[in-house]
Amino acid sequence: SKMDYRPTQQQTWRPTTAKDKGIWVIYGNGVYDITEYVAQHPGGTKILMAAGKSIEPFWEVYSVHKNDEIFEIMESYRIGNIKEVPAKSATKSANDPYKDEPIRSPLLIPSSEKPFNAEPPVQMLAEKFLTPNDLFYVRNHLPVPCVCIEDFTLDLALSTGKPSLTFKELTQKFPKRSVTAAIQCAGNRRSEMVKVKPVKGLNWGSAAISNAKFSGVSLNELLKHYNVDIDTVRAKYIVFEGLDTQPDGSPYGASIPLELARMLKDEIIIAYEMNGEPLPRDHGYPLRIIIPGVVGARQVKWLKKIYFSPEESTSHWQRRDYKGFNSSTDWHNVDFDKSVSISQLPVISAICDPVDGQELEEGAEEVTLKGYAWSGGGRGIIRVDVSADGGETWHEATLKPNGQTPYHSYAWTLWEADIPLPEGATQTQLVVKAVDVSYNVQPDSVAGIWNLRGCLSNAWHRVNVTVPP
Ligand code: MTE
Ligand code: MO
Repeated sequence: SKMDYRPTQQQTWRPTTAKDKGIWVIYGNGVYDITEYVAQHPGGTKILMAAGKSIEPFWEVYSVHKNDEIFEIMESYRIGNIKEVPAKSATKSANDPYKDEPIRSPLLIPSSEKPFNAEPPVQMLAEKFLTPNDLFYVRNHLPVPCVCIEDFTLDLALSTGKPSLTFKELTQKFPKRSVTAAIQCAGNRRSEMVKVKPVKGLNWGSAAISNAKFSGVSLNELLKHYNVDIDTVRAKYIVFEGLDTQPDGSPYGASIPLELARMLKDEIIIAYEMNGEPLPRDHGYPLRIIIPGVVGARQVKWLKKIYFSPEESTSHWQRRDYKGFNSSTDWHNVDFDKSVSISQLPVISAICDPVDGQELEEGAEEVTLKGYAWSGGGRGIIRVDVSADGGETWHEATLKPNGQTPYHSYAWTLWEADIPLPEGATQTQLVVKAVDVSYNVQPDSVAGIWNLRGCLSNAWHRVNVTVPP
C-alpha cells in the first residue's frame, strides 16, 4: 500500500465521531467495516486507534491478533479492496535537506514533518515500562544527519594530547554502563497550555515523554581516560554538540552546569544502545548523551563534541529557548538572558487510558485508569492520586515499582487504578496528580503556570469521558 495512513495532528483520534461515521480499517489490501464488531472487541475501544488506518502496525505491537480465528472474523467484515495506488511522482529534490530521513513507524503521530517531530498514540504509552524504540517520541530540530560509522570520531576538546576516539574504540575500550531513564520534552502537554492563551511551540499532547534503557560509556570514565578529573577541572559548564547543523553551519548544542555533572558523575552516559539495540537514527545514531533526570533538550543526539566552558552553550536552544517565565511575560517584554535554563524537570503525570473524549461502556460503574508519573532530578514517585469526579474525591493508584531507589529514580513509574464512577453520571472528568519523594506536587490548574513557550506544563491531568446510560 503506497498510501500514507499516518494521522496528522489535525486528525486527532475522536472516538465518538469515528463511531458515528462507521469505522473502517485496512489489512493487506482489504478494507473492513468493523463498526458492528467494536462492542465485541476483547481489547475494548482500543481498536478505534486504528480507525481509518492500516491495522497492521498495531498488530505488530499487540501480536495476539495474528491467528486464524481473528483472520476469519475479519473476513466477515470485508467490504472491499484497495487498488494499487500509483506511487507519488518523485517529489524528493536532490537538495532537500530532509531527503535522507529514516523510515519511521506509521504509529507515530507527527506534530511536524520537517523537521520530524512525533509522539506515539498515548494509549500505547503506559502499556510498556520500556517504550519500544520505534514508538519512542521524536523531537528533531533539523534534518537527521547521515553518519558513516567507519569515519566517525567523538571529539573531546581537551588539551591532553590524546587523540579522538573512534566508535569502535568507544564500544570496546570501556565497560558498558546502563541507565534506564525517561526523557521528556519541556513542551510535553503543551496543548493544554494553548487553551489558556496561545504559545509558540509544537502542539504536543501527553506523549512527548518515553522511557528506555540506555547503554554506553560513562562520561566520567571517558574523562578519566583523558586524565580529566571532573571534580577539579576548572570550568563552569560542560557543553555537548551534535552533528546536526543549521544552515549557517552551527550545530545543535546544549550544556549543563558542571556542578550538576559532578552530582550525577557515573550516571551520565554516552549511549550507543537503546533498549539493547544500536541507537536508532532518530534518537542520535551513533551516540547521544544521556543526562538522567534532566530535560530532553540537553540529551544531545548525534553527539560529536564535548568540551568544558566558563559559560553555557551559546546555541539558540540553550540561550533563547527552553527557559521558563511567569504568565505576564510575553514576546514584547521577554528577556531570555534573565531566566535560568531548564534542566532538572518538575513532577508530572498523565492519564494515558482512557483518552480525552472517550465513551466508556454503557452504564459503567467503574473505570480503569492507566498512566505514567515521573519527576526530574532522580526524585522517585511516592504516590499517585486519581479522581473520577473532577478532583472532588481522590483514590490512590497502584504504582508499578520501577526498580530504582528514591533519589536515583530516573525511570518513570507506571500506575493503574480501578475506581468507582460517580453514580448515574453520564459525563465526568478523570484527574491524576503525582507526588515525588520531596513531596513536590503538581499545580491544580494550568493558568498559573502559563508561559509564552508553553514549557513545563505539569498541572493535574484531566480527561473528560462520557458514560452512556
Ligand atoms: N539533539 C540534537 N542533536 N538535535 C536535536 O534537535 N532535540 C532535543 C534533544 N536532543 C535535539 C537533540 C530535544 S528538544 C529533545 S526533547 C530530545 O532530544 C528528544 O529526544 P528523542 O527524539 O530521542 O525523543
Ligand atoms: Mo524538547
